Amino acid sequence: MGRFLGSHKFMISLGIVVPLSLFIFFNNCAGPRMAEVLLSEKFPPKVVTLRANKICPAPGRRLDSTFVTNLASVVGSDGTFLPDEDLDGLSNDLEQDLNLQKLFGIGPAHPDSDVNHDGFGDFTIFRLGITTANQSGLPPCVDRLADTDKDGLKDCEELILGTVKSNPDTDDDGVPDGVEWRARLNPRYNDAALDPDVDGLSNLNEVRQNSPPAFTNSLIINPFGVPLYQYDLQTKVSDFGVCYDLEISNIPVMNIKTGTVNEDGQGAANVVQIMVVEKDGVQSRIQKMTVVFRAEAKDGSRAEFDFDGGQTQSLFLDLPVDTVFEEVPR
Ligand SMILES: [Ca+2]
Ligand SMILES: [Ca+2]
Ligand SMILES: [Ca+2]
Ligand SMILES: [Ca+2]
Repeated sequence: MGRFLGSHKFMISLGIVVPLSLFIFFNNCAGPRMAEVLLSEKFPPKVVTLRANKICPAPGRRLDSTFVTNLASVVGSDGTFLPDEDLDGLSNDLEQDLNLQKLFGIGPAHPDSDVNHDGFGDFTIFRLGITTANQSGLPPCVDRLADTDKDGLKDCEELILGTVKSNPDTDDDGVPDGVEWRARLNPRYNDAALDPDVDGLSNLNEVRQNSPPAFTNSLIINPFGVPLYQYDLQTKVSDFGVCYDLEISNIPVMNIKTGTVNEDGQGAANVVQIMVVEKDGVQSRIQKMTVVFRAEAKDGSRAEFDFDGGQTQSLFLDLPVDTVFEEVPR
């Protein structure tokens, strides 16, 4: 992480200097003792299971991989799950810091840092260390909501990051650009098979399981029982071709309560994104949908639905806890 940011080519091109305090923040890996305290205080007590049926790659394409994450949670460098109400990849705790709000223009209710509607999200602004004083130097953004390749990075952000807005996996390492960026990996360098924290899990597997790629899991996660997302992919062959049913368990329920869900899925308590990567032998393509549920979901709840990521960029399903979720024995 530090190596990546410390020699950051994007910042060089923008002529922006990372504040020392920010650099230290990114490199702050808490030791086991600290992590034990944090986990006992912040570990979400509940998990749910989602099952997305009928995932059918388009003709001529094959399923390459799947990535599921609760966007309302951020995985800390020590393996803790922190609530993130505006789904931007920065925890509430961090965005509530008044000094950081002033320095970067970020805020817990602004996924886009968009006091000025510049098209560059809080996470990107913060990770690149672009202070409000320097944000006027960003290139103009024509369509601030556009994400042509559906990889989770806006077109305008891809412009300054040097990734390709029409290719969801610029470095072709199997992990979509937006997923890599959010996990603090490098979307322009094939690093999916690497294991920088030497815990036996590749970056790709860390990202899929929502564990921190830069912190050794055995030190933190296993002894304290932090759940890793579990994937169970089942193949279903029919007259229409090969389709898949995907069950994801151990999805943490974040204990945050906000207002009603708007069309972007913001304002919801828990927003789980299911991203399906297909390949045709040349380039990846992404289908995704989003499932929304409330913090009141019972521990061990389970919901089943048909995957529908074909026509819309994101299909938001509001799953009221009382009618859709059923309690299952653990
Ligand atoms: Ca946030
Ligand atoms: Ca994109
Ligand atoms: Ca990639
Ligand atoms: Ca690892």
